[in-house]
Amino acid sequence: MVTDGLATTAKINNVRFQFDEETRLKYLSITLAALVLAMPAALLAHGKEDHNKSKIVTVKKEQKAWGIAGDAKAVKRTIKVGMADNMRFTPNAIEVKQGETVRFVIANNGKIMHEFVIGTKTELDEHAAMMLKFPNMEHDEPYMAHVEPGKSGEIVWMFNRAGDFDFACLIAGHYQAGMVGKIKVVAASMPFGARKS
Ligand SMILES: [Cu+2]
Repeated sequence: MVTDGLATTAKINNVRFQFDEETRLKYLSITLAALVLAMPAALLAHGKEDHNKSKIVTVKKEQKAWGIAGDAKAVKRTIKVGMADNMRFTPNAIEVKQGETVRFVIANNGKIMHEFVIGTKTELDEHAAMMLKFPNMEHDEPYMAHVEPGKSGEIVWMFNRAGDFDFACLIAGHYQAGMVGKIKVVAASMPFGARKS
């Protein structure tokens, strides 16, 4: 029995060794191929394109419960939002119509970094918990703007779904301190402002 056990182990080790060697060689060739392919492309991209420009062009339009990235051309309304170090947004309640594309101009009137992130309460709760765990986690989506003190940021968002949503600053501690606001998206079929809450 013991001999059998040893033989099996040896076999397993032998197999594992072969597998490792094969994987290693495969990995090496893939890495080399990737390097050769990636290098000219990377050099080309750096020489030709402006980084910010290409970032705006490639904004992904992913449908969210609270809407979708909007087109600047479709903007008919601009909403100014102020952020302050007392962990409050001004205004802290916004009402829009379903189908409306809004440009948010978000001013950071404080002395520390703030951000404006739109979402459902559930998603913002989860995201805020992540930010508390990993304060330096980088995040960027078309429904959020990170704004340095004294600066302004902009986002263009299309509210194509009715409902009650939130906006928040997810910087560690800010959300927990109450840096949250409300967005009500009134269904297109209802008169503006006539919705019962
Ligand atoms: Cu903040």
